[in-house]
Amino acid sequence: KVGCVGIIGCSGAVGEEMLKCLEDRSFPTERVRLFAKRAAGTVVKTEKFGEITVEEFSLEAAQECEVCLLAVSGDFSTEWSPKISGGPKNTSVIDNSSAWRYTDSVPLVIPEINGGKNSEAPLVANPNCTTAVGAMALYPLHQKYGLKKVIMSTYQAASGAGAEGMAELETGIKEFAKTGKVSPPEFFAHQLPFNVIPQIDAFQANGYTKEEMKVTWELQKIFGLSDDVKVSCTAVRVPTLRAHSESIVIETEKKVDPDEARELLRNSPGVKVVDDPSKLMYPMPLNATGNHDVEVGRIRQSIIFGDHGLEFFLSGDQLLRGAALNAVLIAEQAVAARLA
Ligand code: 2RA
Repeated sequence: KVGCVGIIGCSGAVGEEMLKCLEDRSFPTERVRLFAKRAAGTVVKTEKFGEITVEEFSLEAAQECEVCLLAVSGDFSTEWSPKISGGPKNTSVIDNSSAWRYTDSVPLVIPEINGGKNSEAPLVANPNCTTAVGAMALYPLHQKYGLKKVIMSTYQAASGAGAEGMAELETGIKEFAKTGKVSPPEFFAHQLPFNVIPQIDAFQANGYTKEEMKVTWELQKIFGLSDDVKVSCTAVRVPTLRAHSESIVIETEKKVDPDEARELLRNSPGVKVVDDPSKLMYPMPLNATGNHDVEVGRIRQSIIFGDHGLEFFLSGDQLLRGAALNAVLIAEQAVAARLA
């Protein structure tokens, strides 16, 4: 076991899930330290790690941990991550923000895809949730058939916008049930209950949003795709609470057969094939919620790309596979290397 794992930003939606993942997976650490600004001083009860008093962040305290999981803003991470990892214990910093994702010297890691040595770097970036969820199905298909084009449309839950996003959706629906109306939004740009919003993050010069470009940039980096492979995404916020869904169309280098692809995905880590239309079984965010595996289904030959193309739908828990679980899996690899 290592001596200590720290969670910085422990009281947010992702931070809370990080603690649960450490517990669920019986993470090999003597102690967990929790850091947050507003929640400092409160006590969190855990089964495996006892009662933990939340601390205000300090560099010295973070440097006492062998591993620090960051669920904080990019600005915080930009300032503190290098300092934390530069401490006496060479703390492994795993950052959930986008601050370091596109820095060449910082690995962007999904452990089942490009983990191993990459997870042992002093600072490791966790991908955006939309990328991480889609990558679980796309990577095995890429390895076997070679991706040429990826066209993704997303159905992203309120949880992607954090605890405040989830609260605004829940409050709005309760309010509608009582009064038949929903108050103007304070957090999202538009009302989310009974609506969909085709904008997540800021618009870029090319007309795509930053959320959409993250899928392009991050799949390129994680899979090591050449510039010839084109990835395009339309990202949409939908009024579900948790778990992102994605409709994906791929064109492949080699011929692809849906039955063979289904079998391949059945044997791929982090994936659960749910694909029996005759029994009305397909991936849905409600079923994916709380689960570590990404559900993949509606697998069919693409009308557009014929025998060189596939279309499918997936749902994966954004807070787990898309954030907390991925970070904890990276931490497990980092710790295994430390203890070896
Ligand atoms: C979202 N992917 O769903 C973002 C969060 N990182 O808003």
